[in-house]
Amino acid sequence: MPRDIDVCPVFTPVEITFPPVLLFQYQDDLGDELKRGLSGEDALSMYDCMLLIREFEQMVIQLKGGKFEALPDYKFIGATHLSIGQEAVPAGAMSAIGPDDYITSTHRGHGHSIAKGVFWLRAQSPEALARFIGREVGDASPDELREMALQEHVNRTLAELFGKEEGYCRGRGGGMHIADFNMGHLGANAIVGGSYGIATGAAMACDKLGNDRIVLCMIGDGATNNGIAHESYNFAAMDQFKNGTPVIYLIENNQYGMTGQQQGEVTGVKYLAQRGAGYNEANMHAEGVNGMDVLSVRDAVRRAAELCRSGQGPVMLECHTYRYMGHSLSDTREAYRSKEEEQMWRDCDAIGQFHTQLAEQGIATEDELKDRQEQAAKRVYDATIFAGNATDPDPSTIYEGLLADTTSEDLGEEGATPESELLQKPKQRSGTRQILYRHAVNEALVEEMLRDRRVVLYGEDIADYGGAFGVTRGIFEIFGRDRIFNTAISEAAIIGTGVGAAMVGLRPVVELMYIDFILMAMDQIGNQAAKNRYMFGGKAKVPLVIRTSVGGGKGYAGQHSQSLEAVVTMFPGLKVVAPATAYDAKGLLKAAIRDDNPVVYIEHQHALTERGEVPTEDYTVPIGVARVAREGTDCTVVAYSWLYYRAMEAAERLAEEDISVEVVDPRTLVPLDVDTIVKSVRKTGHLVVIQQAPERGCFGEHIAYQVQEQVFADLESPVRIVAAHNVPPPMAEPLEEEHLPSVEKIMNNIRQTVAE
Ligand SMILES: Cc1ncc(C[n+]2csc(CCOP(=O)(O)OP(=O)(O)O)c2C)c(N)n1
Ligand SMILES: [Mg+2]
Repeated sequence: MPRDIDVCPVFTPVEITFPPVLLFQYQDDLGDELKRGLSGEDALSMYDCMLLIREFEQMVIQLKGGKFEALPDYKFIGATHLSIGQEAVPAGAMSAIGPDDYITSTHRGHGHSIAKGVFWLRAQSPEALARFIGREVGDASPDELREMALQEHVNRTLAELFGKEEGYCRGRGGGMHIADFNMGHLGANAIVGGSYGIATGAAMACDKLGNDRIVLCMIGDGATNNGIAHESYNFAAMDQFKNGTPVIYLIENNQYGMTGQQQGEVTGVKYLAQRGAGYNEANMHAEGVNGMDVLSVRDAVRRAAELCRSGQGPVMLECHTYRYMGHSLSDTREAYRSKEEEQMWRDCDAIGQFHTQLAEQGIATEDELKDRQEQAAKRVYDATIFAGNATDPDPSTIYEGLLADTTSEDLGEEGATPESELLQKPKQRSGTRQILYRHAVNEALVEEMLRDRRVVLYGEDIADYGGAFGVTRGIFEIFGRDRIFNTAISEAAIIGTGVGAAMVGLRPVVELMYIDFILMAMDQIGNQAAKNRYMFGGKAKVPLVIRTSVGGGKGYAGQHSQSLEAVVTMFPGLKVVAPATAYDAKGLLKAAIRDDNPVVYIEHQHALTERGEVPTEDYTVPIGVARVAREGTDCTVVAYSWLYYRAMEAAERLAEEDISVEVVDPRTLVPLDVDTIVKSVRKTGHLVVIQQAPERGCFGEHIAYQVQEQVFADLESPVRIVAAHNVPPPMAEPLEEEHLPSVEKIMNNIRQTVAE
């Protein structure tokens, strides 16, 4: 199906100009805002929020220095990235978005978490506040409930910094990974730039789910130079998203990364906002904002939120601000900045400035403002005592929160794609049902998309073209671009957005063309997809499927032929499947899509053209269950993916020599069905594991270790691993043949093993 636009050869002279990027245009004050309808109460809520953040972080300084006398024996561990000086940014920003809107945050995120909670709680009904408090509240009045809930919020935040069970993430995340999905906080991220993709994907999901929510991505100036930043900006700005992407990238430019200075050192631009011009015709509505003025921030974020809600996102805001303290409390700052510079920023302190305006406008007297500060200090004091006396997590609960034990079964008609949304009816493949693996995968995708309208597919070249290996051919014609679309060549953003979209309600199936390219996306897979649930206290669900394919044996050499499954099996929090047959490919993919955990689904390019019996009825193959593909008594061979076929051939040929081989196909690598393999080895006494990957560090080593640990006494010979050589896949045919485990090599190893 041709695209909307033809790309024609046009070589007439063109001059590209950009609309101006405006900086610091807001010059109003509290008086102006009060005239426009801002209430005194709302103004005070921003002031209180800034005070709370500052008091909170002053407490961290006390705790870290061992100066908090009420907890003399307490030793504060964990990070101390303080945002004192930057309070206007989170307070202004969170006051300007709705309670149902989402945020993502950073390693310097105490202020973001506190502010999101403050403004979320302000918008809750008494019943919702009582639910949030989560214990008996008696006949507390709405005001008392609000007060209790706010205290509870600070308690849980501090308890998380203390690594306590009562913390927002049950002590699994700590200060750098706080999240509370109830209030739309999708998580702080200690990987600089790590949340860009998540925010972008969550925003894309908001648009697709039509829920009118937006995402505020709080991000540092240093992070804007990270690769995922560029990939995310481009992803959000893709022309094919006709409603735009409702995401605000709010850059908190506190002038430094850790110590690298944005202006004049580590970038070539004076203002980061000017980069908005690189991403779409609207310059991403980029502007520079006075981040020392809470009203400027509020004004900019309110306008940005309106743009997002009216289909004009993404928006880029650069808020200029300053952290008074070092990068962390171990940084004394002298090495890279002057006292004079620090003083100039302190002279325009956001809290001080707003304090003056509140008093001048008669919103509160000096005494009342002082009281408010004491109240904030008391709240933090009480929260610290609470956290100090809170419960240490029980070591026996260490696995809790790693994987969700739920699936999306039984959706019924309500969850299905209505026929009216189909552009074309899917065709049923008829005949003997001996179908290609490639078609089995395609069928699984179509059936799950029909069954569940939240299933969306995206990746490189998968829409109208049908993917590099033709696996998704025909799906675009049935479902259209809303449900299956091409992305830019941005592997990190493909995965990162998938994580974010999955966290807020879509069930994305994303494609990475070759598993070799997974290395471009490793942060998103290993640090984000795998960890989001556990790190955030077992609350997130990440129903994401990452489809990818292994090559090899085609002369494509080092960067298109690797079997990199061990790169993903090492991350707790991911499931990994690698089906060999058409039947398993379909059943396991359907199971993966229904699973509420991130699943890496590994196809093999050679297996794609293998045929197998596949029923027409709906079925799934359970994740984590191995299959004894061929029974035998002399030797167990474990082989998965394409090498399963070589193992089967070797077994058949050895039968002619009276060697009886049992072939076990684990099908799922994580969680590995060790029991089935162990049972087989107990029977045969010998084990050969076959791998396409180089021997060093391959997944087969894990299988070998697991098995010998349980059946050492039953083993009659050492476990053998038949793997590739420890070199990158070479191109030349004889070299590549030598590299991969051939049927002959497998047979030889089995012969030797049974002879030992
Ligand atoms: C990917 C990555 N690289 C480096 C670091 C170490 N690090 C932690 S914070 C930081 C500076 C981040 O700067 P910026 O994004 O401006 O945020 P700020 O600390 O100023 O709030 C660095 C280099 C990290 N955590 N993650
Ligand atoms: Mg910075």
